[in-house]
Amino acid sequence: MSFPSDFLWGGAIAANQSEGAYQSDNKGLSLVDILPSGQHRIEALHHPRKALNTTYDYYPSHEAIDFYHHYPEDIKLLAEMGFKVFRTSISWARIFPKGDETTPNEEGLRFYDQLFDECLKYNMELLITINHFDTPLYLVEHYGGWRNRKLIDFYLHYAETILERYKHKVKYWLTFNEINMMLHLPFFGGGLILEEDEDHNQVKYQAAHHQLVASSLAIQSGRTINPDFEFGCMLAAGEIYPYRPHPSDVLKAQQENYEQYMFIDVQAKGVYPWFTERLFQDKNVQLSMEKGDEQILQENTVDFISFSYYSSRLTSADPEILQNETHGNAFSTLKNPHLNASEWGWQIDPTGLRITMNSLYDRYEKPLFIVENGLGAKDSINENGTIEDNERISYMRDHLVQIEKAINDGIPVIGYTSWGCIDIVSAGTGEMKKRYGFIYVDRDNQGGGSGQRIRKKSFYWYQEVIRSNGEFK
Ligand code: P53
Repeated sequence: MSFPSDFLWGGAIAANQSEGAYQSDNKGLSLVDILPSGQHRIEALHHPRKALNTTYDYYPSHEAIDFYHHYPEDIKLLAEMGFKVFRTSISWARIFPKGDETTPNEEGLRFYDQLFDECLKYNMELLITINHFDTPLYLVEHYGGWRNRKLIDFYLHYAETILERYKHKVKYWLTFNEINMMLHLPFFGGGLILEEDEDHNQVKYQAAHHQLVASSLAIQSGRTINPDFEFGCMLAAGEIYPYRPHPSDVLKAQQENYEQYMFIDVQAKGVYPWFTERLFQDKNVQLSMEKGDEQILQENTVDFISFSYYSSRLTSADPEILQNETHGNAFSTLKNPHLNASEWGWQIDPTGLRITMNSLYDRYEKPLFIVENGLGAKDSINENGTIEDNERISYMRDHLVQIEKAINDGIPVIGYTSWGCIDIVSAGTGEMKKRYGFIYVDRDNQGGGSGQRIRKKSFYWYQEVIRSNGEFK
């Protein structure tokens, strides 16, 4: 056995990191449009109130790689690699510029019609994220983001609009990108601006509950719009390991994993898991639910489990050991002495992907879809104009080997969409230098560069992987 013959090979991007054209054709601002790049971005993500009141020199989402105007050329390149599926997201603020309108913006809808038609021309399936870190800014400023239950209605109206509009074009839908990001970067995940004098856990879990209800309601509507739709949840995954074999570390790692899975438990099994009451007690959270919420969650679970995987993580119960945690990324972790790390400190652990897949399948017994994986690294153009991104190739090869093993173990896997298949702006740092693509885009951290697209060595490698259905790696 190996990769199934209908395995969906492809790649993924997100609207706000690629499209640019941030005000074209009536698009409203979304929360990422006020985020700068580099160190300022990392600060802004943790102190969004400050970011709202600051004018920065440069906002990478405003032009990004101008996918909005380059998509025919870009999709053609993806088709040349043989893509069977393409994952991107729809920008909510293109469809509803402020977020609370009743009538959608036709120009925004038309853009995605054209983009999807371009993909369908090459027989690519579409995997569409309904909301990827880009809540309309108006909803953040005037409603407090997802802390407000009204967001459920706005999101549902948006979701129903696009589900209906693209019902003959899109088959696979993800309701929210990395839904557990609410706990780690709540501004990204939920448009939350947390005040110092409020209980952060209370706000985050309440906002997450609103998203979970919204996700289920979107699925409910979707099933009536087109019964052939397939819906997935989306977890920022990566198994958390114990730092030492000390039982207290093993227990802590297990509990931290559970805290991430909690959201997926709701989306996949339809109920808050058994440890919820205790967890909320410990965190002093009082979840307010409306009548009917439980039934909505129960009746509208997902069809498949999708997730991003970049790295495993390490934790310990010993506070002294924990002092050495890194906090530079969305997830804090200890350094694993057995692993190498990328230039951005993300620890490279292909076996961890198989371990993560085992955990997810064990827990949910639904097909898995790896919708993000890849290496963010600097690339340089040689004198002869080529880009030899060997590190990226070996990263992906090693991860594909583990996916194949997991499939051979018996786990059903729908597909693999590598992250940033064409170079885009980094979500975490706003840099262009942190590249994931098979296709190089000539733009730099300040927005300079010609925008020219160049095939990297990995382009030809992945083309062979797809052509051989994963035999060649
Ligand atoms: P960048 C942090 C940790 C894990 C996943 O991230 C994350 C993040 C946010 O930075 O997000 C996902 O671009 C996300 C993508 C993002 C990708 O990981 O910071 O879904 O939008 O680009 C990689 O290197």
